Amino acid sequence: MAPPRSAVVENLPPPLNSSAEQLPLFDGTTKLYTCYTCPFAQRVWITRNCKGLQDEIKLVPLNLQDMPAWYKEKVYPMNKVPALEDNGEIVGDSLHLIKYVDSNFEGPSLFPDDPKKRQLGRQLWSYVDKFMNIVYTSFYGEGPKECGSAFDHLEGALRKFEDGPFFLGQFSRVDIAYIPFVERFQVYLSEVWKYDITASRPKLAAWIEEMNKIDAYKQTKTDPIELVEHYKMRFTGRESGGKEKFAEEETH
Ligand SMILES: N[C@@H](CCC(=O)N[C@@H](CS)C(=O)NCC(=O)O)C(=O)O
Repeated sequence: MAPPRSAVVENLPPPLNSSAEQLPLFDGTTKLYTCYTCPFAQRVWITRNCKGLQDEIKLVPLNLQDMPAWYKEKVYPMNKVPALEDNGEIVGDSLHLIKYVDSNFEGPSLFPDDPKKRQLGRQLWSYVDKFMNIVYTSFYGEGPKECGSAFDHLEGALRKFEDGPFFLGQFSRVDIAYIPFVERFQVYLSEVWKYDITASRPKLAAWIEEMNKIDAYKQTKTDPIELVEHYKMRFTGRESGGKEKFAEEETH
């Protein structure tokens, strides 16, 4: 599909904290329980925006530092975001939800028909957790020395189709799966490690530039200053054992 550049600008509702009342459950409205700074939730938020579903899928942002107890008790026992309340069910997990929203709602399809593109799409889909793990783990170690290969992998994949700057040539759900993490890694590696992930990686540079032109994504971007502060605390303020804890928290 052509990159969606819808200029719908939303007034974002404030996050709900522990004193907030529960919204009616299964009242027929489709709700995306989210957090504005969570990269996993951002994937589903971008998908919703790209498909033009701002009216169909209501954002319900939560304050993860002061979660409403009803969320775990009544809505989603995993107590994580994102979760989608739809059709009398609660559906979780960001990668599953990208596909779920793409397949079950109106709006342009986010996965091409071309079998070769679908094949690369599936490969990249199964690489994304590994990509995140390599980069996050490097933040506890030697940073760029350890994570360069993961960005090289993306550079190589971006060379495969020449009909556009996105992973599968044209914009697709694969771009959505990666961008929230690349966005954060680019900022953090630049600020803290003085490492430019786009240096000598022209395809990655062009991809990020094109992604930044897409309003459906732009509106979901996280504040880089807050991000750097948060990551500094998380990756430099933790004692040994952090790596293992990270692997458990972030990928399951
Ligand atoms: N594998 C999950 C991970 C979701 C996740 O870890 N979300 C974090 C926020 S970024 C969360 O809800 N943390 C709250 C908690 O673990 O208590 C997905 O892809 O949706």
